[in-house]
Amino acid sequence: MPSTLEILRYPDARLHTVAKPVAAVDQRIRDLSQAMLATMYDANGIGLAATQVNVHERLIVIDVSEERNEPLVIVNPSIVWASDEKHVGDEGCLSVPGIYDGVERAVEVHVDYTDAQGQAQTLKATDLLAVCIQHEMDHLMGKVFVEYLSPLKRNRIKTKLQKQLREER
Ligand code: GNR
Ligand code: NI
Repeated sequence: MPSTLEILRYPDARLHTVAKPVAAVDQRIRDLSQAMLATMYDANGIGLAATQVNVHERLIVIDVSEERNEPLVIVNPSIVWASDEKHVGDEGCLSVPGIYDGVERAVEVHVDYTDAQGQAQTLKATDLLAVCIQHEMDHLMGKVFVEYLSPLKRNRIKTKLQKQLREER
């Protein structure tokens, strides 16, 4: 298996960095996407944003398939349409281990992006894939899902994760 990358953990200020567009889909980006996919699969996640591995460029990888054999590499995504219909679903995040809570998201989004071959694509995503794309695109904007929760919940989460980190060291 290709080697994996270190995932930043909340509350780490670097998670709030706003990513810049990827200038060109070259070998560096393809190598990084492969390493991100390996990291995501190793951690049993359904998505990973470059922000989470401390690379501040607009790149995400996703695989919401049951068999974990449908990798998506998404460069410079933009949501060009979102449904008015929204659902609240429990979310988790590899940067916020062990925490799950409800977040409201559009049920369907249409996303323009560039693939790993440098080709322009449009993706019409619904349900879990739509949720995952919105979650990952928030990371690229420096936003972590716990920021949608109440300040009380967020502070409890922050304290709990800081304590966990301290005990690991
Ligand atoms: O693995 C993940 N599961 C998940 C579940 C519900 C909503 C969003 C996600 S994304 C998350 C991986 C991750 O942290 N991506 O940034
Ligand atoms: Ni996340």
